[in-house]
Amino acid sequence: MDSEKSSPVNEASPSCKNAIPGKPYITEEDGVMKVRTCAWSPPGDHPVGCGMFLYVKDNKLVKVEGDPDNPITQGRLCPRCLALDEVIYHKDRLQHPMVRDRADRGKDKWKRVSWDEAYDLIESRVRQIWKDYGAETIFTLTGTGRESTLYAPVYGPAVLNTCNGSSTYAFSGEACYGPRATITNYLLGAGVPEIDFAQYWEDRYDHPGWECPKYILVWGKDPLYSSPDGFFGPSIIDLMKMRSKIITIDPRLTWLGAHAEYHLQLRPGTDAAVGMGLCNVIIKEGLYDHDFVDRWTYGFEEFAKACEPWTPERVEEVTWVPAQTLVAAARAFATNSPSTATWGVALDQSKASTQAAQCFLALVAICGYLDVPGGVTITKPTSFIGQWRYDMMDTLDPQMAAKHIVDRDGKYALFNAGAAMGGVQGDTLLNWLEGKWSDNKHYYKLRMCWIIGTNPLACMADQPKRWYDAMKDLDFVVAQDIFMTPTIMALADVVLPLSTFAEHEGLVTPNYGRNQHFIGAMNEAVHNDNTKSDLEILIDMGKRLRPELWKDVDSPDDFFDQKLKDNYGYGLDDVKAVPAKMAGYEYRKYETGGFREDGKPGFNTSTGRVELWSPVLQSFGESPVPYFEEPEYSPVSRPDLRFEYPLVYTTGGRHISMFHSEHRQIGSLRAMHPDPLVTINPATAEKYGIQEGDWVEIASPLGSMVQKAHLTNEVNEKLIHVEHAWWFPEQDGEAPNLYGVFKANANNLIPHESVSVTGYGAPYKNGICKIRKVDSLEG
Ligand SMILES: Nc1nc2c(c(=O)[nH]1)N[C@H]1C(S)=C(S)[C@@H](COP(=O)(O)OP(=O)(O)OC[C@H]3O[C@@H](n4cnc5c(=O)[nH]c(N)nc54)[C@H](O)[C@@H]3O)O[C@H]1N2
Ligand SMILES: Nc1nc2c(c(=O)[nH]1)N[C@H]1C(S)=C(S)[C@@H](COP(=O)(O)OP(=O)(O)OC[C@H]3O[C@@H](n4cnc5c(=O)[nH]c(N)nc54)[C@H](O)[C@@H]3O)O[C@H]1N2
Ligand SMILES: [Mo]
Repeated sequence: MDSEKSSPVNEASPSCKNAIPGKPYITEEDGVMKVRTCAWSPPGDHPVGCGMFLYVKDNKLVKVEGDPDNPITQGRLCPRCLALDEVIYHKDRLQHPMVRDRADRGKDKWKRVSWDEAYDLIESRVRQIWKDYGAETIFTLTGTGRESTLYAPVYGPAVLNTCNGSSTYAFSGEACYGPRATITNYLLGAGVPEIDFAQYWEDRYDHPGWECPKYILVWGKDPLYSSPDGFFGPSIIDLMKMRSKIITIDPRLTWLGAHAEYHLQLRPGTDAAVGMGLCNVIIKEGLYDHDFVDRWTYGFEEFAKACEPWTPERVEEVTWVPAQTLVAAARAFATNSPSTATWGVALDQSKASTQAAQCFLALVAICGYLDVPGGVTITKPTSFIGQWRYDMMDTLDPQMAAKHIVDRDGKYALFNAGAAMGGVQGDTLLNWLEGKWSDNKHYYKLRMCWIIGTNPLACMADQPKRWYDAMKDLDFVVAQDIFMTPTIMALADVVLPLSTFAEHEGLVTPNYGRNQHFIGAMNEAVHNDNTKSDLEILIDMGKRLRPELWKDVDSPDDFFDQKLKDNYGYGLDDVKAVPAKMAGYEYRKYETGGFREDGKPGFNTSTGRVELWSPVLQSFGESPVPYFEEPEYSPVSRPDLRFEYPLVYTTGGRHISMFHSEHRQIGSLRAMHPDPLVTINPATAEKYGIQEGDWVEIASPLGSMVQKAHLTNEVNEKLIHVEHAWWFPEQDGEAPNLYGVFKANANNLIPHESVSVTGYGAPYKNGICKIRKVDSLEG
């Protein structure tokens, strides 16, 4: 073991013991291959690229182990990676392409076909739809940042020739990542801000010039459980062990909240008020970085004025955060340089996502923490895949591009301006599918959908029954997945089986290239003839339907090698040779010209500065400075409903054993969390006669569902937390039950079109409800 430590098997050393020639990431001993790889998906995960070894004997995975030499994860793995064998060899895993008659949707009447038969069918149906109705009648749906995130946006333009593909989600207000990424693009001209956890270098915390943050503000995020978008959550523990103290802004008392110096336990959906309150204290007390503000920000005076009414007392009244906690947290954050901050999906998941984001970015900017050691890292929003997406969109005929679906009344202009990648805004798409605008002369009926990495009926879609009804009558629906899902059972005519990340070649790109600290190689460890990856399917179908775009690409390896060489000057072998190809990082790029295309100092915005007063927002009819707006359904905005719906809910806190609607059929993971849980304060539960483990119906003015009571002080007496994405693979899959997908579904409670003028942000995490004890999941 010692010799293994001093000469790690995953080094690209030619002397590496038993390395397979040409494959420095594989060693062999006694017939067992030890394959180094970086995890992504499927099964579901975000691109953290957790480093691991897969031990394979006779083409069978026999053991999973963390890779201690991976610079980021350093050998640590979560239970989802450790259960990989249960996923790969699960009896219910999709192993063959299957088709079903359109009349049998919702019935388990699938027939096994070969890949060629499935491809032939898809090709002929697409060609027929092109001919009869036009390519614009085809749309794609995709989901959160799994590996398919890189490739799904290209299926629309580069296979189906439609303007309604790209990053289109069955998602009200594109309420994840899109809001944060877009606003950062506009206010900072940069990709996505991240905690500086020394993530860019192999020597990590020993890197010269790196500093450990003094405070980490964790806002609307629970990264120990979520490790989102490329951020390895347990790094926070590393930093805490060194010196970092924590401030949390979260309606639940999370583990981090319980270990924080200051925990701001706010009412869900009031983030902008808390944010303006924090900035107001810092500005009023003169605690901001005067030099940075003078040289690098735009509109400070106007921003300060917008925050001014948000005195600590007013913040307390509106948000439930005690005035003295707010003041103390603001002072600690501003006066302990360097400090850092991170924002989570909770900021996207309210109507006021734009205003909350303005506050977050302003707070870190005025404190002088942007792009400094131990602060908040930002990079240009470029990636090896991003440019390719744009190039593929450009291959659409302009007349086709002009048919892109937008709101009939011109709503969500900012979204549509930014949707150069062709995404259709989710609320707009639902209205369109429902035929609401069929009197419009530009209207056309949608005919076909290709579902690539999403299970909207279980997870992404608000009011999921509306989506079900709206999509039921499409002419043709194709999907690809590793397991049958309620959405596929309900709607699809063809399902293609995907290979897991252990079964195909791939690249891991944290933050999808918007702040990419490394690129990792996903190396095939187990060969599976029956299944294919998203990229393989894309290339195969691209060659059939738009061959002119695909003539130079023969395999995924070719494709990766080309893209890497074009963009970074190194090839696939260089990435495969190391646990992770680190990106390196330069601080204070606003001083050196590293942010702007013209190479001049400053930020890549119209003013060259961080825009605390945003000309872009103003031009799209939104306020240039933040303001506070009550959620559409809150105790304050709807006093008329106060007695009927006395509680506030939030939803979707992550659990380590599940990634959204996945993993419910994986024995060891389900055993960790067998039932959907509603978290209720014990005092509240007592009032309603509810005990731990009772089934509880939760109802909002829009709908209801049932989860099991878990009593804890993590939430206060006015708040409950419900889980999202539940379905029950063990139940009857046929319609109308569809694996019980509507029974415990948090999204039954949540409205569509409660979205601001930007088109971003929706109230997935705030609303009002009532609860009552019921006998079972059936209500
Ligand atoms: N109430 C409430 N609802 C929420 C949330 C919340 O907090 N509260 N969170 C929301 C958020 S942030 C998001 S991003 C959405 C997520 O919503 P979705 O992205 O739709 O997530 P899933 O339901 O897990 O569906 C993903 C499907 O893709 C499959 N899959 C896994 N890996 C791959 C892959 O590499 N390629 C392909 N093609 N398929 C793959 C999985 O098996 C699964 O069936 O849910 C949202 N829904
Ligand atoms: N294990 C696992 N990991 C995941 C996922 C998964 O399903 N399972 N999903 C992935 C996806 S797509 C995403 S987007 C990320 C999300 O990961 P995070 O950004 O960490 O988001 P959540 O865990 O949904 O919620 C974070 C915190 O926000 C709090 N919160 C709720 N409402 C509000 C509010 O109104 N304001 C504030 N300030 N806080 C609020 C919740 O209590 C919760 O503790 O996780 C990713 N990682
Ligand atoms: Mo997400």
